[in-house]
Amino acid sequence: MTEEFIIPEFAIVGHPNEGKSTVVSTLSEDDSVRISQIPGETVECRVFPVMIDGEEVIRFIDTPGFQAPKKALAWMKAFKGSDEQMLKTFLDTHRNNPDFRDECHLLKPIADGAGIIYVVDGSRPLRKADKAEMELLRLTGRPRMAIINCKEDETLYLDIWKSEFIKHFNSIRVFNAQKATYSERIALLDSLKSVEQVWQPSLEKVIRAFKRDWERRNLRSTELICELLQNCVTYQIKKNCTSKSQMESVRDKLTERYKIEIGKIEQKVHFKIRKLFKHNIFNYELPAQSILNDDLFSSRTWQLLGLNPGQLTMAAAITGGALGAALDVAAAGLTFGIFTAIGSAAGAGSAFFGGERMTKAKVVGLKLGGWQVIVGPNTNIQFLYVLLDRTLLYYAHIINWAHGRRDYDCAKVSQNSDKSVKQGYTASYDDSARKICNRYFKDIGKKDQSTNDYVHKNMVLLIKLTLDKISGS
Ligand SMILES: Nc1nc2c(ncn2[C@@H]2O[C@H](COP(=O)(O)OP(=O)(O)OP(=O)(O)O)[C@@H](O)[C@H]2O)c(=O)[nH]1
Ligand SMILES: [Mg+2]
Repeated sequence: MTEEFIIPEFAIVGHPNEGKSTVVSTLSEDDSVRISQIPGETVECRVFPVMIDGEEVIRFIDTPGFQAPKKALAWMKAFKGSDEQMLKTFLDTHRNNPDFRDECHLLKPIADGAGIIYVVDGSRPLRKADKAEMELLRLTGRPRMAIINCKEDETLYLDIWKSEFIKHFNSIRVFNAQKATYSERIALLDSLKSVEQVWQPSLEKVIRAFKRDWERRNLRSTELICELLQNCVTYQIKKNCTSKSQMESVRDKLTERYKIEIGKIEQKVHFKIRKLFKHNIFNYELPAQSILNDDLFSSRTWQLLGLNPGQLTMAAAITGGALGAALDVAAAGLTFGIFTAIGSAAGAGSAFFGGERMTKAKVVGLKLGGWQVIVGPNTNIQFLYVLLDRTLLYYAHIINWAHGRRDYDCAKVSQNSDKSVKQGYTASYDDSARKICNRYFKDIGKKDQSTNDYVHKNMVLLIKLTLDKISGS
C-alpha cells in the first residue's frame, strides 16, 4: 500500500441485540467475535482489523448497543457549542456517568474519526428509541451508512425503515449478516465508498485487495483439490498372507484400512480449505440432510454424486481409448460455461455405482509362496467424480457460511435431498469439462508416473473455474 493510504475505519453501532457483532464478524471474516441471543453481550469496543498480506487494510469496531439514546439526544440538542465540539464535550462530561456508559463507549471511536455503520433488525417495527439513535448519529456529522439486517423473513416494515433512513444516512443497504456471501460483502464495501469521498481511493484498494485475496484462496483450494484427487486415486496398500484361510480376513481388513486412509486424506484437505477461508473456531456442521454426511463409500453417495450412468459409459470409452490430442481449455469453450443447463437424474441401479466396487481388492500369488492382497490404485472413474463433488460441496458449504452465523438451526443451508436428482456439480459438467476430468484420471492412473502437463493444466483450470463459479467471483 502507498503511504497516503488511509485505513478506513467503521464503528458498527445500533440498538442492543440487533446483530451488530454479527455484521462485524461477517465483514471481518473473524469468527472470534462474541455473539449472543442475550442483549448486552458487547460491553466494550473491540477493534477487528482485516489483514491481507500482513497489512491492515480496513478495520471494523464492534460497540455496545445504545443505552439511553433519547436522553443522549436531548443533551446533544441542548448543546450550544460547535458540531465538532459536541461529541468531545459529551464524552468529557459523561465519562463517569453510569447513565451514558454505553453511549460513551460507542461514541468514542466516532469522535476519533471512524465512519458509522448503523445496524437495525428490519424485521421489527420502528420505535421512538430508533428515531432518537438515528437523529443522534446525524448530529455527529460523521459519514454514515445504515444496514438493514433482517433477523426474520418479515419484510412488512422495510419500507418504513427505508423512508426513515433516507432522512439520516448517506447510504442504505439490506445486508443479511448471517447469510451474506462473498459477492454481497464486496457489494457492501463498494457502497461504503459513497458515504465519504476521502475514503473512496482507500476503499477501492481494499476491494481490490479482497478480490486478490479471494483469487489466491481459490487458487490454493484448486491445488489442494488436485492433490486430493491424485493422492486418493493413486493410493494403494498391500499386505502379504501365507495361507488361503487368512486371505478373506486380510482382504476385509485392508479394504477397511483403505477406506479409513482415503477418509483421512479427504478430511485433511477439507480442514485446510476451512482454514483458508478463515473458519478457525467453530466446526461448522453440515445440514442434517446433506449428502456429505454419508460415507464416501456408501452407495447413496455414489448414486447422488458423480456422473450418471450414460455419462459414465462415455467416460469409460474415453479413458479406455488412446489419450489423443490434448484438449485446449479455451478452444473447448470452457471459459464460457462449464455447466450444462440440464439437471442430471441420478439414475437407479446402485449396483452400477456401488461404493464397494471401487474398493475391490486384488490378490496376486508371490514367487516365494503365499499371496499378496492389494487395494488401489482406484480404476473406477466415478471415484474421481465423487471425490471432486464432495470437495466442491464442502467448499460451497464453507464459503457460504458467513462468519457471523452461529445459530445452526435458524438458517439451514438448503441442500437438495431428492434422491432422484444428482446433488453434486460434476454431473452437470459439459462434455468438454468431463473430457478434461477423464483424461486427467487416465493420466494420474498411469503406471510410469510421468505426467502430461497439458492435461494437468486443463484440470487445474477447470477446477479453478468451477470454484470461481460457485463463489460468484
Ligand atoms: N436469524 C437471524 N439472527 C440473527 C441475525 N443477525 C444476528 N442474529 C442473532 O441475533 C442475536 C444478536 O446478535 P449480535 O450480533 O450478538 O447482536 P448485537 O447487536 O451485537 O448485540 P449486543 O452486543 O448485545 O448489543 C444473536 O443470537 C444472533 O445470532 C440474522 O441475520 N438472522
Ligand atoms: Mg454485540
